Amino acid sequence: MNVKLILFLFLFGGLIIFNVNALPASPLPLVERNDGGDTSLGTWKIVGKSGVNAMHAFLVSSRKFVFVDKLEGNDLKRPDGVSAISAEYDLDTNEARALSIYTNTFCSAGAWLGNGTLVEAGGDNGDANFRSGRQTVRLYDKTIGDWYEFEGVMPTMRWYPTMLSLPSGNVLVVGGAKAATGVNKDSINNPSYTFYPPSGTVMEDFSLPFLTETLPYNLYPMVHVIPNFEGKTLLFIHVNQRSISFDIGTGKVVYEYPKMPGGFRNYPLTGTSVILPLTPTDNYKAKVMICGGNKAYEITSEGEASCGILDLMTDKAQWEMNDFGGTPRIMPDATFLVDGTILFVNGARTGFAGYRKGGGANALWVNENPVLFPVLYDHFAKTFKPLASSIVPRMYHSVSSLVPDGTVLVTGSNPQGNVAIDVKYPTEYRVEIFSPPYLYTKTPRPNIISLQTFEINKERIKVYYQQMVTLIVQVAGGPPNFTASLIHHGFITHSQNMGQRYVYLEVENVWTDSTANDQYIVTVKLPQNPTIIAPGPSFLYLMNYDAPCVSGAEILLNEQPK
Ligand SMILES: *[C@@H]1O[C@H](CO)[C@@H](O)[C@H](O)[C@H]1NC(C)=O
Ligand SMILES: *[C@@H]1O[C@H](CO)[C@@H](O)[C@H](O)[C@H]1NC(C)=O
Ligand SMILES: [Cu+2]
Repeated sequence: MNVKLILFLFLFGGLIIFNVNALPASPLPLVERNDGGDTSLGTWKIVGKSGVNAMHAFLVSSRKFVFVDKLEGNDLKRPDGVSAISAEYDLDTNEARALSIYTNTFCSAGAWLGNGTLVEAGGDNGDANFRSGRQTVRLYDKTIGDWYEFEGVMPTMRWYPTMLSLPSGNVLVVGGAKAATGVNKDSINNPSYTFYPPSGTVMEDFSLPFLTETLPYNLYPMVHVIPNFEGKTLLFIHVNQRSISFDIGTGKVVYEYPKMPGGFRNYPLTGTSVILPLTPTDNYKAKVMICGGNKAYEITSEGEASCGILDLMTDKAQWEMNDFGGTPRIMPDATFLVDGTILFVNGARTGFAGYRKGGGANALWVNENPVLFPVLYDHFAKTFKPLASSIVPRMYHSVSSLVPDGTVLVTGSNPQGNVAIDVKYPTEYRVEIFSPPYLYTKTPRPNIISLQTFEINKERIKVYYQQMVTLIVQVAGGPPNFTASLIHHGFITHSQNMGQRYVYLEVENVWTDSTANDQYIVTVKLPQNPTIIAPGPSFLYLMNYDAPCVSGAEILLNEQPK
């Protein structure tokens, strides 16, 4: 491509963004990477800087994310002049605002409460400017737009735990180590779980011997709620090639599933997992999909190139193994798109999760050979499709998340203990937006105008399980064909999206709205109970044929008050 053409594409891309969305011009140059105008594999764009490295990310409204870093010398400063370790990122201005965290967050986790507040727990020792985060619980409340911290609340220390939104509306914290480590070991293992808020006055640990049996690759356990109609809280837990279902009510293992073929999937041989989209047409039968990882804790070891799918409703099921789109990958992120496909992105071809060893020219990168392209998984066809490549390696401490406009935010990468810029794999602040192929369809995109008469995305709209909700939807181009879904966007860290969930909704009726052109009244039925999708914030999405809605609608889902 010659320089003129590149310039033309650059200007053209910039103009489209400016006109269509009427956004303020970004202070950073936009880099359009649309592979010569072929949009059929999606496009990448660098849109801004994250302020802090995005070790964790979570979506707090239709246009805002919060990022959380470990303790390090970021350029973004708190009001007291100290480097911030958390930032709110605005997708309309592409600016980061420092948030107030005063305890060390390294390497903690998070999940949403049913009341819409996010809980983040754990961390490491403090320093001159930060207090210890070892037993800290932090709450992010979007009405305040900032954090508040409760120190000394957790009964034990947990590095690399998993957190999960439970059907009760509380949050589970499970596993982890009592000290920072590359690989877990008996002397620091924390084979237990706890709840926030606690049912009593203080948080209490409950024993989980399975996490003793599964050393050493049991950090950031893969944990999901299994849907059921018996009012149980059943968890799927996968660590170190073993999987169980566990009943939180009785504290007992219900099933041990067959051992998973292939390598290891948990930190630092990090893979990723999702519950495949749940649907009312088969009564929400849950299947888990686990992908990537590594076979050995060695720098030169090639990443795991397999994925497995397991039916969780029976202990007789066998792992259905598939390749991972033809590429070995350690530290992949798995992100649901609006149409129920899964985007696997980020990570490396070799090595394991962790920081580089040594510095300068002798630096040894323990995760190497970045995989720059995502693969898109279609769970109906059971096929992977490789998509357009980014130019930014995203190694340890990187994230990806669906944005309600159908794009994907991809940021982070920081395979070192402190900010390092002039190195092969720097502390990465560039925020990228990936526009998947479905955004380039010619089919008109539906625009959700209102939900239960409320204009969407002003504030969370309160809805209830089993409720029939009414949407007003505009879409041009003749009779639409709508499918509907709920997505809980979760909390993303270390290639795990804690609580991420995709649930298809029944579309009950579509009427033409005679008060306006191209407008429809659509009713959809919300899921029966909180084991299908946890209470708390989610987004309701529509597709018209292959075209995702202009934006999902943010809701706060709970049980109908009695
Ligand atoms: C949600 O619940 C937590 C824990 O009980 C509480 O601290 C927080 O203030 C609540 N948030 C809202 C928005 O009510
Ligand atoms: C509408 O969508 C549904 C679900 O994807 C599909 O089964 C059906 O064939 C579609 N109808 C038309 C007319 O395309
Ligand atoms: Cu980490």
